[in-house]
Amino acid sequence: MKILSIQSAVAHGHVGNSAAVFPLQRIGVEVLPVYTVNFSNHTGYGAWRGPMIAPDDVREVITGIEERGVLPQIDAVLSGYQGGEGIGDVIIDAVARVKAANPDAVYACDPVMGNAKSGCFVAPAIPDLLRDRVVPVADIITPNQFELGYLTGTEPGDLESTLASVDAAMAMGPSTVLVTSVERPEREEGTIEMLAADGTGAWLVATPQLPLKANGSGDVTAALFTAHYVSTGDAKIALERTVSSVFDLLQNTLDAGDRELQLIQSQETYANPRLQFTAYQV
Ligand code: PXL
Repeated sequence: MKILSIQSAVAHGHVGNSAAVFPLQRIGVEVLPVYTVNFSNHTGYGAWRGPMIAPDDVREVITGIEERGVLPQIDAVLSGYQGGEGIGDVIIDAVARVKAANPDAVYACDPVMGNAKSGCFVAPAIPDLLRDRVVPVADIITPNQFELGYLTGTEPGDLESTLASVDAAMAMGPSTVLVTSVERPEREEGTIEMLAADGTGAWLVATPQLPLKANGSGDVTAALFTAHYVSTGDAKIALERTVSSVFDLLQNTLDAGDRELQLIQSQETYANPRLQFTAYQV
């Protein structure tokens, strides 16, 4: 499998492609990372150095890949956090070019905007750009519950309303939706859930909620789910593998007491997920 992944690079720590690439490689995916920023570290530190990459320069890199004749081999395009407004058009264009070369290729979009606790933390134009232009051309989206609400103009809360919001998201274009954090009021205390849905059904899985918020965990989640879903075509299996790996990654990070994801130390959990959590159909 080959995935064209258009995301950030950071030198220290793990977000964007610096979070997504290694787990994908460790499960045998050939990744073509295209970088949108080249930062010292993620923005969660409040200070960072290094450039954003101009949209035209990002486009140039993709054109160069195209000129090598590689686009027909691409199985999926993956995108995440968009630092600036101009990258959206480059992503949309890359998706069109990949799909022209390989009609079976899929586009997986992590519509990063924010979360219920912090609110919106991206540039003001990004949420509408994602909703109006990017998500409609995506096949797979991986919003958290907050982002799902914004995209669809709904208020997902309990299971029923979350499923209705997922249906609304599918009506926008995507055929597969992973809701990466479902915090429905009726869940078991101390747990957090993920929900995956496609044309064949919807599955929910609960894990203990760990007391940490590690930047980049969403990027690993979107990457692993995309690869497992594209390789198996099975939302339940892709969901169970993904939560297994991401939970163990977060547990290792908590145990290490480190601010950054223990991405490398957790390599075994990507290659051989323990499947300690079972998803059930809802
Ligand atoms: O995890 C998304 C992400 C991507 N790129 C950069 C970031 C973050 C999150 O902090 O800072 C540069």
